[in-house]
Amino acid sequence: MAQKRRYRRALPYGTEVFPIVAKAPRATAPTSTPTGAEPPIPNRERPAEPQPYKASKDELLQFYKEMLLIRRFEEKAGQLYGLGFIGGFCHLYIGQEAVAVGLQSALDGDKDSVITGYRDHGHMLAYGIDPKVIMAELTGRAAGISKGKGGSMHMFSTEHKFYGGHGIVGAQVSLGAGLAFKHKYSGDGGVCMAYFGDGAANQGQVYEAFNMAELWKLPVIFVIENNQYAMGTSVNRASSEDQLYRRGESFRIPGIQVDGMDVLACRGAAETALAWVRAGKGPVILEMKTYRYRGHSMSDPAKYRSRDEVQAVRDKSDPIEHVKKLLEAEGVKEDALKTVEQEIRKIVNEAADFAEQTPEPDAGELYTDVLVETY
Ligand SMILES: Cc1ncc(C[n+]2csc(CCOP(=O)(O)OP(=O)(O)O)c2C)c(N)n1
Ligand SMILES: [Mg+2]
Repeated sequence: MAQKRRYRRALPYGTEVFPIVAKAPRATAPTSTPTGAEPPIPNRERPAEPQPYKASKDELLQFYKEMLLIRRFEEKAGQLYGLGFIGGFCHLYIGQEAVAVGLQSALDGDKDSVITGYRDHGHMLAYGIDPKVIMAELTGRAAGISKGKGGSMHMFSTEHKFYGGHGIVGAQVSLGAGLAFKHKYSGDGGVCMAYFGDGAANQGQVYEAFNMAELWKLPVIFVIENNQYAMGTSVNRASSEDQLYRRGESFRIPGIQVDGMDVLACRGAAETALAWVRAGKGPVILEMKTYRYRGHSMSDPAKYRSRDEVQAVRDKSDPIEHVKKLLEAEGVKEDALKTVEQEIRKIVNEAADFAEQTPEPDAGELYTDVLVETY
């Protein structure tokens, strides 16, 4: 007679499912810290608690302008995509503006470097790169910043120390560690800010980079832009440790969680991280809690979250509205803000006109810039 198979009773989520082998009682008290209360590495120096940046009225206005430029530029890119002027992949940065603007405002443009993934237009704008050449890259024109051959995901400006624009999820983290190594090796005093997403934070090479960066005390700030989703997968569903700022603990890299919808919190955290890294203490992780309003890319069925969820973030935490309120509290009048809006729209429209009218690369360009010849 066939033996009746016994199924294990379904266990409530979080219950230990692996068999626990009986352990011999410990002779001495465990040396490791128990889970919970204490930090895992006792007596270890940590970066100071970041403070929100105290911006002057002019600085606030500058943050407002930069964030609005990103928002309007991205909205225009979305329109041009719909009209067929932009092809291929295109990932918009709408909702995340405070992160790039706040962090990059603290960098030293002469020596620090930046590297990020494919959601890169906003980063380039925050870095002060001309919107015309960014838009022309999106439309695949010869005047584009990568000569029209990189497109949305592969924009570079070594002149601005902006090293891309990378389509391989997580690859920029190892490359960022390499840039930091260059800063250290040449003694140029620079720091690399390496941005990546919550999804990328689960890639293996990220941890190889963490290990080496801490071991060699490389001047790198690992910035996790936790916008809650990796394509259609929420961070909580895909990550065993969803408090991403803790991801460096086993490498002894300190982590800080930051309100990524507040440009002043972003700037304050950047200053704390830069002080730590510039003092030669090695890398820091900044987990920026942010949110992407639009789809992952231009084709996204948006079935993984509700409209209400998106609307609630827009209503309660929009980074641009936040700064607008601060400006109003400083006495900046509605008219002045409207003038800013008009100026930004003009810049964006000019960029779009340029990107539509400037010529495509010559067909012969297909074979240039493919290999770098070194002797
Ligand atoms: C190595 C690799 N695996 C998978 C993909 C496909 N892919 C493109 S974007 C993406 C999600 C990444 O999400 P996240 O890191 O959170 O960044 P976000 O898009 O939210 O900015 C995936 C899986 C890829 N491009 N590269
Ligand atoms: Mg994400």
